[in-house]
Amino acid sequence: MSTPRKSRLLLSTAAAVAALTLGLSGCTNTGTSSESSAPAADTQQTAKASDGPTCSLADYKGEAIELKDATVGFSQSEKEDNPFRIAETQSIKDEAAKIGVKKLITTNAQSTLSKQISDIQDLISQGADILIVAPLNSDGLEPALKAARDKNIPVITVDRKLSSGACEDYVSFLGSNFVEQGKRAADQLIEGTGGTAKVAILLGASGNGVTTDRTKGFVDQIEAKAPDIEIVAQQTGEFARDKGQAVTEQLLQSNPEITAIYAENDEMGLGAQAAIIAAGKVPGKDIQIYSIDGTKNAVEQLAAGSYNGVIESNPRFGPLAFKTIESFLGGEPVGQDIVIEDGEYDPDNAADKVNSAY
Ligand code: GZL
Repeated sequence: MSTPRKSRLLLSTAAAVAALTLGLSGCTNTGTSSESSAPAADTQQTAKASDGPTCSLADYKGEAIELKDATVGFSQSEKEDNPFRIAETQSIKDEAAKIGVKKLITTNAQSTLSKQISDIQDLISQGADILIVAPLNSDGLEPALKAARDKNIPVITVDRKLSSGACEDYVSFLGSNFVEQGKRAADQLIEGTGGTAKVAILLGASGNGVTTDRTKGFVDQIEAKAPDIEIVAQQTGEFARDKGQAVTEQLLQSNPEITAIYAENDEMGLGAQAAIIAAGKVPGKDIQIYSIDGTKNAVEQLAAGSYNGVIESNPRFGPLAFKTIESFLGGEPVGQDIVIEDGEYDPDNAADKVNSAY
C-alpha cells in the first residue's frame, strides 16, 4: 500500500550537510521523550567537512515531505545488549521526539540478516516515508533496499557502510572512518607498550566493513611503525563480550607470551579483561587491553588502571541523521559519505571524560 505523498516542502535548511557540529539530546531516558538532557560538550557528533559526491532529491527521484507529517522507520541491526546499540537507538528516538516527527517505528534484527530484510519490508508496509538503517552487514540487504527504491522511499544508512551505490540504493552513509580507528588504536598500543609486545586481535563479526577496516588500519600501522610488536593471533569474538572472554581464555592458554590485546570493540575488550583475571594475571599491567567504542564500562576500567586505551566510535546518529534528512527533503544536496569525527580515551583523560562515554 503506497503512502500518499505530501507535496508540501520540508523546512528549508540553508546548507548541505558537510561540517556539522550538532548538540545531542540526552540518551538517558528509556522512552521516546521530547525532554532531553543538555548535551555534554564532547558528546557532540561532528561530521568532517567534505567536498565529495552529493545526492539530491532530484537525483534520487524522491518526493518532498515535511518531517512533522512523516512516518520514519528505523532498522537496528544487532541485539541491544551492547551499549553501542542502546545509545544508537536512543539517539534516533530522542531526536525524532525533539523534532516532532509524526511517527517513529523502530525494529531490531537481533543480529540476523534475514530478519533485517523483513524488518525493513515491514516498515515499508507500515507506511514509512523515510528509512534510517543501521546495516548488519555490508551486503545482503538488496531485497529490502529494492522495496524502498521501488517506492522512492529515501534510505539513510548509519554506522556500517553498504557495498552498494550511494544515491542509488540509499541516499547517504553516515559513520566513522574505521580504518582510522584501527590506526589510532595501534598508535595507543605502540605508545602504551613502548613498542614491544606480542598482540592478540579479537576480530569483530564477519561480513561487515567495520571489522575489515579496523583490522586493516591496525595491522598496517603496526607493520609500518612497530617492528618489535608481533601479532601472534587473530580470532573473532563476534563483537560480543561472552565470546571475547571465551576466545581470550583459549588464546592465553595457547599463546602464554601474549602481552597485549586489541579488541575491535569494547564489549570484547571487557570479555578479554575477565579472561585475563581468570588466568591469574593483572589486566592493564601484565596484559594490556585496547579497544574501540567508548562505552562507560570500558572507560571506567581505563580510569581505574585496569584497561589501557579506547578509541571512540560515536553511535549518537540521531541529530546528524535527521539533519541530513531535512536537508535532503528540502531539496539540498547532501554528502553521499558523511564521515564523523571520533574522540579517544587514554589513562590521562579517562577520569575527566568518562561522562562523554555511553
Ligand atoms: C561500529 C559498529 C560496531 C561497534 C560495535 O560503527 O558497527 O558494531 O563498534 C558494534 O560495538 O557491535
